[in-house]
Amino acid sequence: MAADPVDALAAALAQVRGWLAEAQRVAVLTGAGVSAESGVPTFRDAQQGLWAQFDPQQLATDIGFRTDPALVWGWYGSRREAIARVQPNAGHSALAAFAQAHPGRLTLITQNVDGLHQRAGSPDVLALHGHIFEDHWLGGPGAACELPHPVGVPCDSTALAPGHPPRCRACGRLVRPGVVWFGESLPEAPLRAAEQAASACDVMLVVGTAGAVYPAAGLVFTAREAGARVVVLNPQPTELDALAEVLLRCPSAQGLPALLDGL
Ligand code: BV8
Repeated sequence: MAADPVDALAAALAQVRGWLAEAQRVAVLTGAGVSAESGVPTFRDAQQGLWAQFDPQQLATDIGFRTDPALVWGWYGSRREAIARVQPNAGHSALAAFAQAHPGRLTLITQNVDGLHQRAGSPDVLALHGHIFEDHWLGGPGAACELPHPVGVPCDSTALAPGHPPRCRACGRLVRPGVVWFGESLPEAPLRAAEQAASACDVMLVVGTAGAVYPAAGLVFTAREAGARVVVLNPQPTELDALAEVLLRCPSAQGLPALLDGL
């Protein structure tokens, strides 16, 4: 008789929970799916409303922004408004509680830009793709002015003239969201720390990601090649499933508390 799926999931959760209880070093890679149960649409879900006609991989690019700054700024503005209205969910909280109870044992690496892990209390989050609520100066040539326009760091909002997007009050240089766009390099320090954690962990949990975006998804190969036990937690198949020793087919707000609470 085929195993009852509920029993099979319970057994798999218990097995992975045992691994986590013994692990000295746990690495967790999260994607947009861990925020889904907070009400944040995932990155590749059909875009909502006005944005349904656009491909996010076209909007989340430097050329997409330079081609139509107001459109892309409006997309990020609608995402910022949606994220500001939601709260971290039980999955975010379970990760934060474990990290606080076991300092130094869990490294949280996220592809998400929504800040929900940080709001849930996770310390030292490795945010590979930046932060959606930060504004940065747009890079590249632009009129020089007495204001510094360092690229890749938050800009001083007092220097901004209101607009969509805002501009430098002195020279008119555009502001852009402080996220990593497709075709842009990831921030060196978080990526280096993530690679180090992936190569040294006993267990890697891969939660809520389709596993399609690199170099983030490459971290799972690094962990596997270094001998870690890889666990994929996702209600749907992902591009990383073949690397997993255990697949947990459940939503993260259910699975993460089941794995971590009380450890
Ligand atoms: C770079 C910020 C060097 C912006 C994002 C190697 C091979 C192939 C391609 C490449 C490669 N190296 C580089 C590339 C190109 C590219 C890339 O990977 N392309 C892909 C699409 C093929 N990578 C880059 O450009 C990276 N830069 O490598 O620099 C370089 C320099 C110049 C030229 C070339 C290379 C930069 C990538 C960063 C892009 N920025 N975000 C913004 O947010 O606006 S990525 C974006 O996708 C989000 O951050 C998102 O988190 C991320 C990954 O997507 P997912 O998190 O997986 O989300 P998705 O919606 O896809 O899936 C959701 C999942 O959740 C699903 O599996 C679903 O089943 C699951 N789920 C749903 N509900 C739940 C759930 N899971 C659990 N519980 C639930 N309840």
